[in-house]
Amino acid sequence: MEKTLILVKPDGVQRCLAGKIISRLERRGLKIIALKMLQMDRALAERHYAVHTDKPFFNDLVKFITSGPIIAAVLEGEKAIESTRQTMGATDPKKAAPGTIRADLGIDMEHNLIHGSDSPENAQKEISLFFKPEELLNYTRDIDRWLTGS
Ligand code: IDP
Ligand code: MG
Repeated sequence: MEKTLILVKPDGVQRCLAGKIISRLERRGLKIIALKMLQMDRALAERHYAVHTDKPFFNDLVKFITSGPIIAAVLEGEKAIESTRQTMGATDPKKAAPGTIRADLGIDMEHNLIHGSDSPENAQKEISLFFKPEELLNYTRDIDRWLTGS
C-alpha cells in the first residue's frame, strides 16, 4: 500500500474547509493513518519546499505556509499519491478540472488549499519531516473487511 503526505494549507484552515478537504479524500477510499495540526516554522517550510528554493515564488510560498496553523496527514491506499493528486486538481485552481478540491474551492496559485506529495521518494521524505514512524498507525477499517470479505 502506498503512502502520501497531505497538508491542508493555512487558507484551508482559515476558511473552515479542512474537514471538507479531508472528507473528499476519505470518500475516495484513502485511509488516514496519521494526522496532526501544527504551525510550520521557516526551517521546516524550507526543507519541505526545498525543490523550489530557486523559484521566484519561494519566499512568498514559505511566508504563506508558515502564516498560520495547518493540518498534516498521512494517507494510505492503492496508488495513494496519484489518487490524492487527482482529487486535489492542478496547482492553479483556475486550470484545475471541475470536481477537484482546488477547482471547486481554491482561489489562486498561492491559496490552493492543499499540498500532496508528487512521487514515492518525495512522499517518504515529506512524511518523515512531519511524523515519527510510530505515529503512523496500522489498522483495518470495517470497509476494508467488507471489500476483501475477510
Ligand atoms: P503542487 O502543490 O501542485 O505540487 P508545486 O509546483 O509543487 O505545485 O508548487 C508548490 C506550491 O507553490 C503550489 O502549490 C503553489 O501554492 C505554489 N506555486 C507554484 N507555482 C507558483 C507560481 O508560479 N506562483 C506562485 N505560487 C506558485
Ligand atoms: Mg509539489
